Amino acid sequence: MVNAYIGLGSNLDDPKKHVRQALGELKQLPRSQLLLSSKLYLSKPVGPQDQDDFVNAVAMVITELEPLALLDELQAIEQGHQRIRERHWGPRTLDLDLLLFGDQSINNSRLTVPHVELGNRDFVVGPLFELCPGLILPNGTTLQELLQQCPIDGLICIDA
Ligand code: ROI
Repeated sequence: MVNAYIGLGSNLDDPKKHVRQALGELKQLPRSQLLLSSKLYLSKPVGPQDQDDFVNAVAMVITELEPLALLDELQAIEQGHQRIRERHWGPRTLDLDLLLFGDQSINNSRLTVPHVELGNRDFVVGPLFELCPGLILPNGTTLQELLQQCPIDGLICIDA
């Protein structure tokens, strides 16, 4: 069993609904259990600014799936939300990013874990801090260190 962290994001077509529904779908993942999910946060878009704010969250599952099998499941959930990639870094109905997979570093054509932008995105660092403030990345970087480089004061918690 491995602890995996998954980032959720949406900024189209009732984003809160997509994120909440996706959290429900993560509960149904095969050979896995959803252990923790963060609150929902409103965040300013990274990338083009002519799009709506995002709703973001992070979930933690324990899983017996291999990383690529988990990725397949996440992509199937995205597809179920009529995920369309209109343009690079543009709006989306649902994004599910595999952020961390235990203490593994993975680099192949489909998957890079830890997620390359993990430490630069307040909408990932903030919810991760809520779930697991003592987290240490595979390279030894602590979440506390990431917080110092990546302020999270722009995030707005939208469910108490
Ligand atoms: N910006 C925010 N705030 N949240 C996201 O989930 C998000 N996802 C993306 C891009 C377009 C890079 N920007 C984002 O994929």
